[in-house]
Amino acid sequence: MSKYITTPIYYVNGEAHIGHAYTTFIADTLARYERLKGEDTFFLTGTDEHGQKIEESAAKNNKPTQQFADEISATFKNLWDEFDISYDKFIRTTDEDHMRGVQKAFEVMYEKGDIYKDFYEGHYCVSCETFFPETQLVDGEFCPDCGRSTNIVKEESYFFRLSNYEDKLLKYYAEHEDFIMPRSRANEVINFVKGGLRDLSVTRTSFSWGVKMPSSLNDDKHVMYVWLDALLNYITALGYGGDEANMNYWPADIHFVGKDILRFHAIYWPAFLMSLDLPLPKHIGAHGWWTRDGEKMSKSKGNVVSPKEVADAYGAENLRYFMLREVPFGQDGDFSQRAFIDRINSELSNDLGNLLNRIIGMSGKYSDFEIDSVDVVKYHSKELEAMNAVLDSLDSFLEKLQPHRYLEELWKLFAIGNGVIQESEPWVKMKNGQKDEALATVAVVANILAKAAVMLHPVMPKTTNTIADALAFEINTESYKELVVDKKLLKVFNIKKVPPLFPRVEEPLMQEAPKAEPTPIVKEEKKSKPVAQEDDNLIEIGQFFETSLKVGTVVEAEEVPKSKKLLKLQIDLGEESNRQVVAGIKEFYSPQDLIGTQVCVVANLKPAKLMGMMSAGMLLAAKDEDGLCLIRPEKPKKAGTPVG
Ligand code: ME8
Repeated sequence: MSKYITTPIYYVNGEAHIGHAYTTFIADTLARYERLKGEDTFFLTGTDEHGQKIEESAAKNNKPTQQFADEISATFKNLWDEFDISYDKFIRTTDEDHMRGVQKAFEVMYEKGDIYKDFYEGHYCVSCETFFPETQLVDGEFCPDCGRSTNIVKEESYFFRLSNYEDKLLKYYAEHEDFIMPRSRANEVINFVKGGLRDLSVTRTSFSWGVKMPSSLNDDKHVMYVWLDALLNYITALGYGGDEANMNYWPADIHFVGKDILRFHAIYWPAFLMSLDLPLPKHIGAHGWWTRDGEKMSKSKGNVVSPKEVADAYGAENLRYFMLREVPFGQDGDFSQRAFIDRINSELSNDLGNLLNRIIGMSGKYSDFEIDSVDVVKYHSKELEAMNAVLDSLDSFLEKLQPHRYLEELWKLFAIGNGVIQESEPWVKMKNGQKDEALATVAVVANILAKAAVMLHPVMPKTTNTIADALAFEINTESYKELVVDKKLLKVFNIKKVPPLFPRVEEPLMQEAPKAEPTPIVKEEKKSKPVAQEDDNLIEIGQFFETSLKVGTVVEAEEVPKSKKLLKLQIDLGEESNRQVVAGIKEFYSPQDLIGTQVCVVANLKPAKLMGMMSAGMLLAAKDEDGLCLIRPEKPKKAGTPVG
């Protein structure tokens, strides 16, 4: 049976950060694991290069769009090559054959009657490349996903009949419980679909940087919507619409994605595939979000972790190990040098590295580096049994997408190895003339190390090749079958000396991230490591306090001309006596109602322009079918008093 594993294709509007690296590491680990087991595996990654966002980024950088895309795409490819990512294909959505495949798919959907032409009027978020209905906007203006300002766009558009697929999708989710992994993420998708699906605009006329329409439609005004273009990469990479030689890999076994793009993969993509009469992917694996030292990473904060910088400082494979071990798949995770260094020193250097060094040292001293498993069963059947139990349990953890548990279990092997040395004290046995027993202990540990190296190989390919080199064998499907499946022991061999694999790290090797200005409570919270939550909807208290809420007194209020919704307010926030906030509350309050009253203000919101006016903050309000009311302090409070 063949396997097909994918990462998202990354936008070429900026360079890779550790979030991108994480998705790629997980997918690469799984691909390597499947290959190790002898599966014929196709692993796809690449770059997403069309759309308004890329066009605008290129313009900002004063570069022709294609050249800009070429340059950034190359930075991703070079990084993955440097990290030894074992992709079988690196797709670019500007590849000719990809674009032909997208046009073909569009034609098929059109001929089927799933695509029709109409007009679209709506609020468009360029950053998310998504239209939102007014009801979903924050404050009547802002994107519910990224918080940026949206633009009103009216244009002719082709629509995909997503609404036709509502029932089919719900049926599919119900019948395939493990389609969305982890399961805790499935509900948000199901509820979204149950809330009703509107037809999806799948072309744009407001810019030209996209896949052209199929010539059969003879409609040059439009280019394809970037998400239609992007999602189709998973089949065009296999030759869809052209030389279909690799289509036998379809359906994908798993698409790895961040939780931010789960909806596109679990709703739109299956609907497109149903329309194309193609089978659906077996799993969508949605992972959580990485922060740095508990803070959201962003260019403006200057705290984005560059995977290249981390790899140069600590080693790329150590980073792979850390990211996979640190966070349960699906949950949010935090990158901190302290946590990373702790794992390098205790798990990699102490548990694994020292064990190998001890074996090299003892075998050199006791038997001129020769290892022979002849007496292992006689003296160490208990350890062999424990080892085999661990080996047998491992498979299920990767199948359930639990790399952290996989590694945790795998580490039990090193505990068995270190334990048996401690208990048997081979150095005492050598002195007492019990050489056979001493050598059996060295040999059992060498066997444990060999098998552990095979199973760790998908996570740390180069490091484990060095271990295998020291133990004079090669890691491949055959040795996997012999050592892990058939549980055979190593034959007689000579150990090779290798330099220590994991030098201890005494202090941080990278500059710390610039500190944000935390409130005292946030600071206190930072002392404890954020604990991964079982329920992803829960937040740390520190996250709550990242929002600066303050009591404000409305000093001035006026209507915004030509706007049905907006009022312009000047608010006294204590230290700042005239904060301008433009709020969508005109239908519920007149300016006179507000002047002199108190409100609660989100005071650290990025300023944004609403109908040409700067707005620096947001009012807290509650809205239901009876209307909207502001949330205010129960008793008058000094302007600027923190809320929380
Ligand atoms: O969304 N933590 O591309 P993109 C964890 N082109 N993962 C993160 C992360 C973070 N802080 N930031 C990014 C796109 N990622 C589309 C995809 S697929 C047909 C089209 C990872 O460059 C995560 O996997 O914004 C997320 O889904 C992906 O990068 C988004 O990369």
